[in-house]
Amino acid sequence: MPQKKKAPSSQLAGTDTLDRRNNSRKHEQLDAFREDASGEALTTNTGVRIADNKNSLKAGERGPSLLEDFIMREKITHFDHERIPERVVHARGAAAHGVFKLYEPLAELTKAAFLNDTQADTPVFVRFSTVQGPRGSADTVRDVRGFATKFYTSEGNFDLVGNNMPVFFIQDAIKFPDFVHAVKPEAHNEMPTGGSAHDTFWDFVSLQPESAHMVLWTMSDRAIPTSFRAMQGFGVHTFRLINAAGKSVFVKFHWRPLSGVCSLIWDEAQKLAGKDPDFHRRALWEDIESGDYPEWELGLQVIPQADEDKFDFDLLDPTKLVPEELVPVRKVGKLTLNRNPDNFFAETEQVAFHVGHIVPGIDFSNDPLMQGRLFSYTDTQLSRLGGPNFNELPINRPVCPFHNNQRDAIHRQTVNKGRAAYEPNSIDAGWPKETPPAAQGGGFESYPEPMTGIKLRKRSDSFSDHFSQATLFFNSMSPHEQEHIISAYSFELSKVERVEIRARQVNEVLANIDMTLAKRVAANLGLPAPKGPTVELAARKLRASPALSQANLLPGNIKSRKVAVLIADGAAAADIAALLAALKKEGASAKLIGPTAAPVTGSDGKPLVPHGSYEGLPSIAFDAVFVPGGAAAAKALAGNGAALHYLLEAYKHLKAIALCGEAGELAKQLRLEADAGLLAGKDGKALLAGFRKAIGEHRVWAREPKAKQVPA
Ligand code: HDE
Repeated sequence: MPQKKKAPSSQLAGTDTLDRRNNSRKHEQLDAFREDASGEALTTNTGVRIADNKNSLKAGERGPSLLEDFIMREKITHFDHERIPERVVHARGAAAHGVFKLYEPLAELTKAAFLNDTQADTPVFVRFSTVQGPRGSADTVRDVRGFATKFYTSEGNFDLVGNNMPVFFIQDAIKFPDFVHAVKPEAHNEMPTGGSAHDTFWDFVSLQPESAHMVLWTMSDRAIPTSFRAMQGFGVHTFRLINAAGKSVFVKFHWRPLSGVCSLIWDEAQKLAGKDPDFHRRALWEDIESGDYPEWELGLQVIPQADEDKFDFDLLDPTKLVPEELVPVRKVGKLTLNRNPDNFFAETEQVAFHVGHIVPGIDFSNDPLMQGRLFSYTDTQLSRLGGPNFNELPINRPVCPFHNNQRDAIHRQTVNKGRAAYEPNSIDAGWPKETPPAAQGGGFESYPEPMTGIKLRKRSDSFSDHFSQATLFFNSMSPHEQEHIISAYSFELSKVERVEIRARQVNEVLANIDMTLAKRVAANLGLPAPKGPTVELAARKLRASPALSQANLLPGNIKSRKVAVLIADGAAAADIAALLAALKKEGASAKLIGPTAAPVTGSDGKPLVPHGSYEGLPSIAFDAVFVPGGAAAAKALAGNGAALHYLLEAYKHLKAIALCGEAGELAKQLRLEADAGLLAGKDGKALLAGFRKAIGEHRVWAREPKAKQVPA
């Protein structure tokens, strides 16, 4: 219920100056709850104005505090209870508001209003997360990322609670607590924070071969994205869509980032976890504040009901994806994140997603993982948010009307009028009343799927091939992606203390995915080479799926890319000006990085004010490095260890580097050979075209073998 009406958000400071016409419906509702204390008196919670907020009430200046100090007691009591339990998984997250816009009506597929109205601006709230680590853990750990979207539609909230990988570790919800207990920090010493490189995780997954495919995804570059905006999203399960005539199709939901799909280098990810644990949330925040809004397209893979059995896997098995070469992804709309939350706790922490929040025209499938989730997500909010009224929290409220006979419970905010909280009733004329199912705007109706069966605990035989798609994924990777996977398994398993667990993973899982993978990892662990697969592998119709490789998912532009410009006294102002103009044209940006935060003097005698120092804003925070010419500046950099390390690290991480004019000498000093991404010697303007091309390719993969020799 609205409590306080303050100035409309458009008149408030900070993020409120941004353009947000697109999501006004949710924000009009939230405005009623927003609190702006500027110009207001400090009061207690009951509205009493406070005269002294610095001293507690005492018996004499140096005497004991008095119990009657209701002002201090209220303040400290509230403080004592500020924390709520963090999410049992996906505790670490960041979120933003946005809008979803449909490209064309999908009436043939679904009656859902928001998927039929191209004029509607459907407000959304999206929360990204890691899975394993606690609220305060680092953003760049090797992990799955949550990608949860709440659509506030005219027919109720639809939550698409997905991940950045299209499959999952287990097939049946009953295994989820086991899986989570295995991956979480170990029970005896609560280590490690944020990652899966430890005994209990590998013990579990090596005994649970259905995890093979998903573990391969988490050992791939997908588990260390450069940013949230560079991730795909997937609904994972097969859902149903139902049209107005009652016809149903199966569907897989996809999010396609317009920034392309890009990842960190593992060394970068590890360093960032220490140097900027907020790396991903900071980028999301800053991009939105600067008006560089992250965007995704919603994609659908539609599978006619008649085709349910046409695949060599079961559509209900969440460890399988539907290759895009078999069922193409149809792009149906665009999501734009265009507003940061006003308050992290009230919005990002209190938002409650639930796979069971669907609207007419969308329905569940019998995927046994999804079925279990339908129970879990409400249940978990009861302990996390304290009771069943969490839907009344501002961030969770639908923007359409909502009325029913549910009453009371802790922290109830709605003041329900009327006497009859039951149905049927005659006292309140029968209100609120049911809506009969109808094509549009009607009451929710489950898809009338015929059901028969005996009660049993059994996994369907159609769920038993655990390796074919893992092999498909490995085959589909480019050579450098395969190398990263081999390194990731070798790194993770080297942290496992028990040799028998390492060997089990290599011999009983990896050997069934790919023998080269298994042998290379075995060699890195000093284990005997596995003899061969331990299970008979099913015939594989598809050898590779190019759509799975990130090498094929670059955006084709350099929008949003970030360049570090290393400056020192005497830096060539013309080079900097040429770079900034070129980047601006393409929606990319640059930051000036100096020896310290103090201004330096450019070649034109004007001050250059750094955004940060070589140590404070390291190369790992950027996509590329640019060093302007100027003899004095090049000399200063040549004698500065932090600057030299900056360049070595950028080189090691395969980034585009432009060393203009005299700065070209730095390459010689560091013995770095010119390549497609290391451009040296000419003035800034002459280097720009090559520099832009190298940034567009994201990394200089050909440099990778050489970069391994670099001590940075
Ligand atoms: Fe979740 N999951 N999950 N999960 N999940 C939660 O709900 C659960 C699964 C996902 O930003 C919890 O509110 C079970 C698959 C995301 O707030 C909890 C099973 C996928 C988020 C829960 C799964 C997900 C969660 C913890 C197996 C990808 C973060 C706090 C049956 C499709 C949402 C909460 C946010 C959060 C249970 C499996 C994605 C405990 C039982 C598969 C993105 O309810």
